[in-house]
Amino acid sequence: MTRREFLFRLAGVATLPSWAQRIKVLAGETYHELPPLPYAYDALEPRFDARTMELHHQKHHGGYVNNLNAALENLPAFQKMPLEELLRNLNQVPETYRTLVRNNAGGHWNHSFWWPMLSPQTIPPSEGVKKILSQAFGSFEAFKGQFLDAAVKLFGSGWVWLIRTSQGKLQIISTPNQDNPLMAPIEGKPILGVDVWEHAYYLKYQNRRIEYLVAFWELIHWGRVEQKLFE
Ligand code: MN3
Repeated sequence: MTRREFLFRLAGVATLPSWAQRIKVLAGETYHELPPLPYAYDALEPRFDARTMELHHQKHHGGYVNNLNAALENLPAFQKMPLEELLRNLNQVPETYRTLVRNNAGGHWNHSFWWPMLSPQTIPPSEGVKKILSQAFGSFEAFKGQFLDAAVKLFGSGWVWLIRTSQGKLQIISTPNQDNPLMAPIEGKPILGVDVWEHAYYLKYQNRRIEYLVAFWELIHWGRVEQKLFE
């Protein structure tokens, strides 16, 4: 390894162990950090394969964190702003950097939200959760159908969400790219989400998005969904 490569690696926050990242954040050398996965890369096998999980977490999510930190180097007023506040105030970010911040802060938030919504152990929905979703969508099966249908139909890259609107209504929506419900014009409370970027499934499922979505459904941590519903 050349010295240049070594320094490049050193600068790549995603490749550093989490304690080293923490030190950089505390030292003010960087602003956001890649959270560790709450389980091992192979914990969701065979539904989500270890290689995809590793690339997805380290390279994709890690990439958003690195790009966001790099953009913030040029934006002193936003360096200490908590992530959610940044997403709610994108219109205040200077136009030159706005899309860059939107994509990478969005990507960082979306993945940080998503990893804990998946569970290696089966955690089924409680009767209380089923009842709330049935009231909103007709039945629990109807909710499942509508949620997965929205994910199958999403064109290009993006996310599908269950949100609570500011009027208190449960709704299924999709957002393009790394946008999310915290951003204008939606500004709802995310309760469940699914990553419908090809990077989330292409290695294992190629073009069979529906098989990936069926696998995702089996991995949902319904305890966390319940937590979000009652928060
Ligand atoms: Mn992703």
